[in-house]
Amino acid sequence: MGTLTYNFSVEPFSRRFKGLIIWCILLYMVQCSLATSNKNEPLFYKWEVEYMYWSPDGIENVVMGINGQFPGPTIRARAGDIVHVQLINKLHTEGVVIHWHGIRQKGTPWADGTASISQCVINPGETFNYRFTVDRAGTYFYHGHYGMQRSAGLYGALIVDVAEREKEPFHYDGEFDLLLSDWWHQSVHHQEVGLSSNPMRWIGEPQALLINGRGQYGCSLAAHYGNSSLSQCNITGAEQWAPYILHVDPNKTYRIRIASTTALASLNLAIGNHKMVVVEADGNYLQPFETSDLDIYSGESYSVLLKTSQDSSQNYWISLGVRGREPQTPQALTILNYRTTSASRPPLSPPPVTPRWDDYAHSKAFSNKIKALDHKSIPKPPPTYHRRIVLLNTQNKMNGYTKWSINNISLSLPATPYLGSIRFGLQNAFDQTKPPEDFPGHYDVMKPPVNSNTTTGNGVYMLVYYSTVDVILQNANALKENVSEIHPWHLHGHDFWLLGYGEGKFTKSDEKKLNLKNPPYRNTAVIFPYGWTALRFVADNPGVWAFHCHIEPHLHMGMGVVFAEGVQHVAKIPKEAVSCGLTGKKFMTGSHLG
Ligand SMILES: [Cu+2]
Repeated sequence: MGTLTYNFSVEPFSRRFKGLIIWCILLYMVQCSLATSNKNEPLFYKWEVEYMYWSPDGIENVVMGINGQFPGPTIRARAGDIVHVQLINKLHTEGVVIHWHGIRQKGTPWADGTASISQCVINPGETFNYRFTVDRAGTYFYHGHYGMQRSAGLYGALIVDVAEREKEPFHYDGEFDLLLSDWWHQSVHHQEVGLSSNPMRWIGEPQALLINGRGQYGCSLAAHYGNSSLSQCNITGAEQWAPYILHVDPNKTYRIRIASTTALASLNLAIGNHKMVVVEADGNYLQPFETSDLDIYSGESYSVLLKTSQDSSQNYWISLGVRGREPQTPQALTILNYRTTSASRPPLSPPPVTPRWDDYAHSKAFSNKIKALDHKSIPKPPPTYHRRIVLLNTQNKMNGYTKWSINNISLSLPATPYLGSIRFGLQNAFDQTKPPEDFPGHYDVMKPPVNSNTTTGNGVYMLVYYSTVDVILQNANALKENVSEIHPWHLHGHDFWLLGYGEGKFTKSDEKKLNLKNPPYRNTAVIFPYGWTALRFVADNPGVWAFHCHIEPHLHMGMGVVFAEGVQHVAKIPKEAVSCGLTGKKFMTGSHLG
C-alpha cells in the first residue's frame, strides 16, 4: 500500500512537472520564433526615383535623385539582414531599375536589377519590390542599370556591417564613406544620342569629379597656391556643391570606405601627409598593405585605415584625380580636418599631385599588391577549371557606327529579360547560337583590327551548374593606332578569384604565372592596355548574370556578355519581374509561370 501511496503521490507531481516542462519548452520556442522573426524582419525602404534640379558642381542641372536626395540614401545593414526596397518610378517618361553592386543575390536572381537580364524595366508610375539578403559585411553601392541612368546620378552607398557577435579583422575608432563619381553638364540623353550616332559623337571628359555627389566647376578650393588658372571658390558650406569635409580627432584610426561609381573616369585618391593601409576590396578582406595613393576603377570599392598621427594644428588635402585617360577634368578636392583646428584653415601645402595619367607601371604595381587575407570568409580557388572562356575586347565598326565587341560580337540586349525567357524555355527571345569561346589565334592584339567589322548579338554563355569557369580577358588595340584603353570588368551574382595580370596576348606559358595561393576575391577586375587579366569563379548561383565593362558608354556600345547557370533551380520568379516582352505575353494567354 505504502508503495502505491508513494507512487500515487509522485505520479501527479511528475505529470504536473512534465507538463510544466513542456509548457516552458513551448513558451521558449514561441519566444525564440518571435525573436527570430523580429531579427529577420526586413530593413524596409520606400524610395521614389525622380529627376530634380540640383547643383552637383555649382552649375544647376537635372539629376536623378531618390526621395529628393542626391546621391540616393545610404543603406546600412548587418550581414544576414534582408533588405526590402520598394522602388516607385516617379520619372514621367522613362523606365528604371536599380542594381545592388556586389550583392550576390543568392536565391533572388530577379532582384539583381539589370534591365533585360534579370527583370523587366519598372515603368513610370509602377512599383517594384527588391527583397534580398546581404549575406556578407563590406562596402557596396547601388546604381541604375538601364540605359545610362548611372551617369544621370542614380546611385548611393550600401554598407554592410559584420553580424552581431562577429568582428572585423582590424580595429578602427570611426569611419567615413566616400562615394566617387564623375559628372557631365550635358544630359545623358544628349550623351546617348551622340554614342549611337553615325559618326559617333564622343561624350568627352567629365566636367567634374564628385565626392559624395559634391564637386566644384570653374573654381578651385586650392587656387590660392598660385598653380591654378581657376579662381578661388567662394563657399559658405551650405551649398549642394560644398565639399564633404572629413572631421577627425588626432591619434585615432579611421576606416574610410571608398567606392567608385564613375561612368568613365579611373581615379586616384591621395591624402596629404598621410599614408593609408588598404584592408578591404569589393567586400572581401585583404592582406593589409600601406600606400600613399590609391587607384580605383569604376565598379570597385575599398576600405583603407588612416591614422590621424600628423600635426593636429593643420588640415590636409584629400585629392582625387583622373588616371588612364588624358585628364581634362580638374582634381576633386576636400579637407581632412583635425578637429583641433578650424575646418576653414587652408592646408600648408598644395594638394597631392595625381600620378601621371599614363603611368601604367604605377597602376600595375598597386594592383599587384592586392592579395586576399587568409580568413574564414574567403574561399580558396579550386586548383583547376572545367571551362576556359577567352574574351577579346575590341573597338569596332558596324555600318559606320562605333561599337565595342567581345570576340567580335557587340552585345545588344533583348526585349524580354533572359531570366524569364530561359526559365520558361522561350526559344525566340534571344539568339540561341553559342557565343564564341575564343578568338582567332592569328589576331594581333597590338594592332588595330585588320577587319574592324562587327556584328551585334545577344547569345548566352550557358555554364554547367557548379562548374569552375576561367575567363581570360584579353585587351587589344582600339580602332586608332597606339590606343588601348583600360576596362574595369564587373561580374554580377559572384565574386571571382583574380588570378593575375599580364602583358600582350595570353599564352599557355602564362598559366604558370597565375596566383592560386592568395588571389584577391573580387567582383570587378581591370584589364590594362594591351594586357590580359585571368579570373576564376564557380558557377554556383542559379540565375542569369551580366559580365561587362563598367564604363557606362562602353557597355552602352556593346561591351558585355551574359552568363547563365542553374536557371531551372530558380524558385518562383515574382510576376513583376517577368511581366513584359514574350514572358509577359505568356501571362496574357493565361499560361502559368513558375
Ligand atoms: Cu570599357
